[in-house]
Amino acid sequence: MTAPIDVTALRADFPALDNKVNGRPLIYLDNAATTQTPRVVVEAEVDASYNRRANVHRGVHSLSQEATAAMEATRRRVKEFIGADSTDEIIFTRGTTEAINLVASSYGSLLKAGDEVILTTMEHHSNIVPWQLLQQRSGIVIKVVPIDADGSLDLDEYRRLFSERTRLVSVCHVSNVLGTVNPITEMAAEAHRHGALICVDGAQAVSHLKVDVKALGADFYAFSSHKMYGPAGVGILYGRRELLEAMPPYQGGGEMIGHVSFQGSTWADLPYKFEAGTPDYIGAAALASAIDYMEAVGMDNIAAYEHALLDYAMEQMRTIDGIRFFGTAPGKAAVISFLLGSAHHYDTGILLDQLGVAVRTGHHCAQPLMEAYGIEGTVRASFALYNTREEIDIFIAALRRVAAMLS
Ligand code: C6P
Repeated sequence: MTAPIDVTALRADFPALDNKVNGRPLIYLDNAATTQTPRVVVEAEVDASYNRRANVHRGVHSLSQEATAAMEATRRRVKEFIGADSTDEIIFTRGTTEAINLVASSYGSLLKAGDEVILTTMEHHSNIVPWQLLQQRSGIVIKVVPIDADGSLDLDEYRRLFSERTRLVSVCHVSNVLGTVNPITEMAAEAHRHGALICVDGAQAVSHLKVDVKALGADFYAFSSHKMYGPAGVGILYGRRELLEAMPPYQGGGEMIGHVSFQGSTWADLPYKFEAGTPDYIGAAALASAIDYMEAVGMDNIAAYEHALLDYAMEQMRTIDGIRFFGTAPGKAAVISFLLGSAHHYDTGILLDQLGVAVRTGHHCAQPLMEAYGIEGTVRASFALYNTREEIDIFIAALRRVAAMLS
């Protein structure tokens, strides 16, 4: 059962939505890039800055202990939010990019030349390039799952790609361009049947659907705070404890050590082994408020509301002559990539901005996906829990004007 969202009340929590752009009310449809933050999150950041600004895990003094407690409270909150077994499995990073680099670098160092990693055509560059860097260092082999015309993964081909050398699958939970929600549980089961692991890029999933890493069967799960109404510069890597225990540190420095001498060093226990240097403890502390905010609305309610917005927008957009959609897989998330006739995505984006509508244009850090479609880029509208049908009406009217101007 889902409950309706009181979007008018919610919008009052997001001061950024009252802004004007080019003299018009801002219609913010670039949520897949970054979501706006509610007042409670900004207040949590301000409160931590004023009252708990001290280096974490280092001081005997009270302020440091309070700062540490706030960051560790978020670690516990994240553990519950994604259904992990232990806070030892929750590592703070700078974002999804750093989380995947950590896996590719640390777990990757255990791989040998000829070992295989399976990626998919729809991956963001941050789930491609770290593996290519590993390929250059160690000679691993990268295999790629193709997509069907609607932007679903070709699961038959996925199954065929496994061999006795397959060590890991790394795949996005939700595509940032197509909105496709990949069948992670099924893909994880297949990987595990072959003795391989699965690393999931959850950057576009955690704020749109309920994530349970154990139900999914994810061995690693990465996401970014700034795409889930939280502060920028903070991310999370979930990793199964026994995997993290067997992996070497990612970076060396303060706080990740047990003991250091010039004869050699030992490492701290989990999760600190992977957290070298002073983290963004202010942002990390405030991330808990973003999770509280989403859960107060309800993840299932958010998903139902955003799907209704998506259906409404798609229905209206389909009536625009010459529009082409990229990503129409069943059950997709509220991300719409499109092109207006032969108009350049950039021109469409600039004109929409003149009319107050913020969308993203370009390759969306997914150039191999663009290549698969034979295009350079798309226009992308992506929704969040505070968007409304009225905003979609304004967006569609703006789109019609732009289509007329560019035709
Ligand atoms: N996508 C977009 O506009 P960072 O930058 O580390 O927070 O997240 C990287 C990332 C990884 N995976 C996926 C699926 C993503 O969508 C992103 C970020 C933004 O689509 C910025 S390129």
